[in-house]
Amino acid sequence: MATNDMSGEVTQILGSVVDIRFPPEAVPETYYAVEIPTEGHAPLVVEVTARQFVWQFEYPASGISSPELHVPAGSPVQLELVAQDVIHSLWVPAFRLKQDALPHTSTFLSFTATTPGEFPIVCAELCGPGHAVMRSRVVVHEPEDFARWLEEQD
Ligand SMILES: [Cu+2]
Repeated sequence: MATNDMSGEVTQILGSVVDIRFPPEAVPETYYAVEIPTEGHAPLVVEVTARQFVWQFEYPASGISSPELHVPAGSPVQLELVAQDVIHSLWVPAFRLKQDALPHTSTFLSFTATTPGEFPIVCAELCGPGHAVMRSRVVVHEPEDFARWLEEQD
């Protein structure tokens, strides 16, 4: 059984964690669901706290907190990230965006989501035994639905 071809096996292993297989012709439109940079009106600021092994998203202008990132389509968003313990990394594969979250130091990530839908968030920095389950999602709402979601959180 002499074979050096383990590519299928590797793909299977990687695919069970997160699907990283995207041949160019198969990339759906949602992989381009953001515009960068964002200019024009003031961004929606969301403070992102990372800790073993959860994400927390706070909306300082509204005084609310969520385990998921909710944003309106078509408006610029600025994430301000910080970690409470070790280094984490916020990765939204569908947006092709990733930013480390560091202890004691803020980092920033700006984008405008263009397509309503739900997109996985994955921690992309090995951060401890619960790293693999440190997941959340971005929920991109139509603007009026986002306003309703904000009201429902009070
Ligand atoms: Cu993490």
